Amino acid sequence: MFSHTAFVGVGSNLGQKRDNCLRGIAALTTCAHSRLLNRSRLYRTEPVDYLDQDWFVNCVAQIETCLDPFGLLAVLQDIQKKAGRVQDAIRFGPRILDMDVILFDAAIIDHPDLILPHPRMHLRRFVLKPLCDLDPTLRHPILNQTVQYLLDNLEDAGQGVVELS
Ligand code: PH2
Ligand code: MG
Repeated sequence: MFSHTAFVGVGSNLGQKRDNCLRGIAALTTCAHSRLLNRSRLYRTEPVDYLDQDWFVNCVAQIETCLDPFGLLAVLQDIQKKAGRVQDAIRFGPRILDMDVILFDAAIIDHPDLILPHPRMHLRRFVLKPLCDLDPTLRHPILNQTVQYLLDNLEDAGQGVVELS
């Protein structure tokens, strides 16, 4: 029944960041359509892209699902809305809960609403590090490199990622 495997990036930098992330994963994986296979460690991460904001808590959930990528996207948007996320005032700015489809099987999609694999996953330590917790041999479907290779070869000025104790 759960015919697909997906990796979902989860982040928060407002309020109870850790709880926001864990509740988001619970909301996704206690429904009939999706099941949690594994969760990465939680990390405190330095903001990227928009720098003038608080550090994030980030992790990645590996799920099994019977949804298609657009169905999963719709569910994630609903969970974020219910968590109290309002229309982002600043692109890449502060958010109570952010859930992004990072990988969906080996799907490659270029659609106005959804780009897969996530277009910035290979540049972000806060995505690659948790992905390596789950499966360092996982391959980027377009670059055809493992997530471990991408992490090791990241050029990163200021992308602090510290395990949350
Ligand atoms: N999300 C962003 C922008 N910047 N930085 C970190 N460290 N973690 C995030 O989840 C994040 C970010 C937009 O989604
Ligand atoms: Mg995001």
